[in-house]
Amino acid sequence: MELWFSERYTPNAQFSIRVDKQIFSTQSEFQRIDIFDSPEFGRFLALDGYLMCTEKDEFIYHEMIVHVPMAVHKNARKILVIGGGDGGVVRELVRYDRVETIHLVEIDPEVVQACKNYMPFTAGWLNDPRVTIFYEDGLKYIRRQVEEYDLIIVDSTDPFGPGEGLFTKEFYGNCFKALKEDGVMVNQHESPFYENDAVAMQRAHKRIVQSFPISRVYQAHIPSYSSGHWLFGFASKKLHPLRDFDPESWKALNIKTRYYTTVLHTGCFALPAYVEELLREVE
Ligand code: AG3
Repeated sequence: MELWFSERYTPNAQFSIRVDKQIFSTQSEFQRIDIFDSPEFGRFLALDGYLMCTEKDEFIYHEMIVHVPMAVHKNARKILVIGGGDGGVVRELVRYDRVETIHLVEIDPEVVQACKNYMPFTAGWLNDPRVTIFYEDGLKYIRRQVEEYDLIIVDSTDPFGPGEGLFTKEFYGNCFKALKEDGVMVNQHESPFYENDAVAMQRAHKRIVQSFPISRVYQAHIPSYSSGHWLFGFASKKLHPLRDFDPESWKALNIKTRYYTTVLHTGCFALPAYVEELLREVE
């Protein structure tokens, strides 16, 4: 018997992973949560049928969403993570001694519990004393914050379902307000490749550009996400992701990574022509 997990990217393209075994499944107040074991990608988490995190390639996403802004903002000490209940972003952040406070705002306590139980490779650092978890909708939480954070990392699901509010103009405007004067916001920026994803990506980009004076997009290759070609947004009040990047001081931290390097940092902002064009259309 063969069991396969499939995520449909368009009516005409999908991605499938062979599954050994379903480890966990529940319907929470917010979404369906599934965890599987697979021979190729190891253990993986899906929310509402969309792949969030696989044991084999989550390091790419989590390193890129954390180390790019941390290498630019050398004083980032108080950090807000929105979404990210699997703990992967927190795992990368706690590697910095300078980080003092991490507030994780996750809407769904059942995601955190499931990951604590079954995804120790990401959730194993959530008990770090610097971490506080707030179970709340990030859209609501951010409304109350004023000049609180050095860095905001938006580790959301796609722009429908529980994550929808995290792609709105109101949300980005409130992130701006919640950041200190040299603050940075990084978000998962969807994929440029398939039409549906590209439209969502452009919509998000347009709103971020309207909310922040500096807004640049960078890329990574993430095999388990739609088309494998994934984007991140770097938005800030004054720090520039390349001009304010200091490779030597990041290297001196001695943080061992498997994807991020200081050379890649510069390279990942160089985008293919068609992606540049999609971005220009909304800038
Ligand atoms: N954040 C979700 C990225 C979007 C995935 N989209 C998809 N498969 N259609 C990942 C959470 C990892 N901490």
